[in-house]
Amino acid sequence: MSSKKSPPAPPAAKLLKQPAETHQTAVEGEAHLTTNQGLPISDNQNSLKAGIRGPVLLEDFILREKITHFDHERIPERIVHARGSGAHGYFQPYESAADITEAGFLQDPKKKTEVFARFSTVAGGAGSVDLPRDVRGFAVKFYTEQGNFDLVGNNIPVFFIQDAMKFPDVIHAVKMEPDRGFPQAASAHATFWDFITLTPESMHMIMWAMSDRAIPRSLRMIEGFGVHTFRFITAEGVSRFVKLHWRPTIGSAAVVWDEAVKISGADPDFHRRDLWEAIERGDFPEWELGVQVIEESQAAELDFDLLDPTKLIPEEIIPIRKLGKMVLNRNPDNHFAETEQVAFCPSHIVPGIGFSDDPLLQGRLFSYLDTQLTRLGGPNFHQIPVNAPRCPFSNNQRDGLRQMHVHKGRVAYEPSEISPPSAPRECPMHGFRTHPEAETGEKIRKRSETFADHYSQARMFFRSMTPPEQNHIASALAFELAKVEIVPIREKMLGHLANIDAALHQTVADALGMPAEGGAKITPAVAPRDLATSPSLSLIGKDPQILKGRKAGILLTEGADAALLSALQAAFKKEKAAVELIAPKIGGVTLSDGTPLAVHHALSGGPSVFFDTVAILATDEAMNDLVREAAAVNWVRDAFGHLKVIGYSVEAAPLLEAAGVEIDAGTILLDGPKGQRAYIATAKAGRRWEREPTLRSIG
Ligand code: HDE
Repeated sequence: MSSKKSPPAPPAAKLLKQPAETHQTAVEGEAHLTTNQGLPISDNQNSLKAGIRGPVLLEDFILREKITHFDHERIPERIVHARGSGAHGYFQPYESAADITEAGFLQDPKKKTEVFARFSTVAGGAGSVDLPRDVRGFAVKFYTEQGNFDLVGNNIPVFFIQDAMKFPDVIHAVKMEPDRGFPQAASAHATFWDFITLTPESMHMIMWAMSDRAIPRSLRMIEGFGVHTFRFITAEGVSRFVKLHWRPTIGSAAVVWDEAVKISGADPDFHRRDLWEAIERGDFPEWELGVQVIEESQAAELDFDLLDPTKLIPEEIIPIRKLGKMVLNRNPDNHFAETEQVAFCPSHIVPGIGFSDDPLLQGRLFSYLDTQLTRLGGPNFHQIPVNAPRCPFSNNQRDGLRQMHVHKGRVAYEPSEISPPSAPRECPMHGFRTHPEAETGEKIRKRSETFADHYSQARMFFRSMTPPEQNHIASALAFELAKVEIVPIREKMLGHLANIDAALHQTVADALGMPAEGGAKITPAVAPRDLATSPSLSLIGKDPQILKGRKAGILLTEGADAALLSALQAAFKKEKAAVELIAPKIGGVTLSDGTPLAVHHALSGGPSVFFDTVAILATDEAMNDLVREAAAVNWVRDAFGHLKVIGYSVEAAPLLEAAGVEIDAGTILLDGPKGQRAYIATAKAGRRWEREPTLRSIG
């Protein structure tokens, strides 16, 4: 063996200078760095070495502590819903709901209950993008005086499967294929559609997953649903079935698919950033919590089984009663400590609320607690600040990994004659009681026949959509199936679509370039029925046509009209919309009145996909360069292609022309106050759906 020797030292002049000027050292009385044991650290730049150029010593316990902690910074990410964004806030009821539930947080309109909400995608890992086509998780922890209530829902009111036994299968099918490790955060691949086409109960959910609901404009604009049927129980013990709903007060909106694709590249954190920034600027997201109440006697009259999580109750049949409002008004202080470590469990329930026998819900009551044991390292995860109840909690559970409490006294059991009078005892008056539902029957592994109609509500959902929304569903199906290289899977899906809606079936077959009659014949277990449509399921149909909570992007060139800019900014402010400015360079522009103006984005980093509506304020001179600039031409072309309302100063007209924009009712010349008013009013009405068929074919 050759003995290793350090190479000779370079001449002293070439030795790296100690970066003393970058050191931030504490002066007397200031906070100082310490080890985790509280030992003050004198040098945070250098490890302990045997000689200035010698090897690092094992003795360096400070280095080892720092690196060891770093090595263990990551915990297992959630197997589903890994990518999430959270926020703090409160819930406040509108009035007492004592007539339907004894739940304490729903009694007093003056009382606010602290909440923590986490929104998530399902399929991708924690570092995946925000805008894949996916279901969004909508989980809220209410820190009530009777303990934590977790409402762990989604932005879609139904689910892919009817029984918890199938959950690992549907998730394995949608996740990255195990041999190749891709695709990340995408349902457009063979294993997903292989599973789906063999699982007819998923058809209703598939219609939703292919709809605009799966590419939301903002987390602030998603609806939320408890999905399962729950129970509300009064103080007198009267139980009713309920379905829970969250509705954003600024309405719901989606992006178009091409936007989703581009946003994923331009800003993978689009939703997380949007939520964070809205809260930072005081534009607090709000949702109303509502409930559909179903008397036990009514349940039998419904044309489906309330325990089947692939079905919904149209609002037109049972209206939603509004219970109160949630406001998210504070960003987390630390993403890991709060958003990552928050542990939601559907089994976290309070008196006045109960479970139904939905077999999917029953499986979830087991799964979440089990998950936390691995993710958060043991049975004491409820002691982590974001998870700890805000009311006192006390029992005889002891010890375990990550125990933070120092429990005192000799007795950790009951009954006991030697425990002090303050020891916790069960409480028959206020304690949680399970609703005494009569259960009979054999032990059996079987699906109820009342769960067998897989197509009627899928058809109802599709037919309740407006024409643009129907086209989007067809396009999404064609896009996804085109990524499935195994032809029989595509044929099988065409067979299912034939059971849902003949026109949809034909459109998708055409878009795939496959003969409709070539689809596999799928015989439904129960023949689909034509249910009444439910217009309330359409997002476009109930678009509130407001600018509140939306974002306008104004592209400015050097010398842009200062008065016009301030008029537009004032108009958007009045509508409670946010405005961001874009210029060819991040250094900003000098306006027509000589004012130097800082901007939010350089053109290359602020594409028009970030905004709900756009305006371009330019000068003739600047146009010469801009019409030859791809980023500028694409900015306008995309805004037009994504059906946005475009306002433009007369000097910007050549850019519209270069982008191939055809002037229509959504492209508005900002000539004087009248033009400005017309622009704002048109932008309020939202996307120009009539443009879409002229720009894109289905597929
Ligand atoms: Fe989940 N789900 N799930 N799920 N789920 C998890 O729990 C599970 C289901 C939902 O922001 C996991 O703590 C099973 C339906 C949300 O932290 C895990 C079944 C709905 C979140 C789990 C379902 C949901 C989760 C992973 C079928 C809509 C994220 C990490 C029986 C009503 C919560 C964790 C957050 C998370 C299991 C089905 C919503 C593995 C077994 C249906 C919003 O325990």
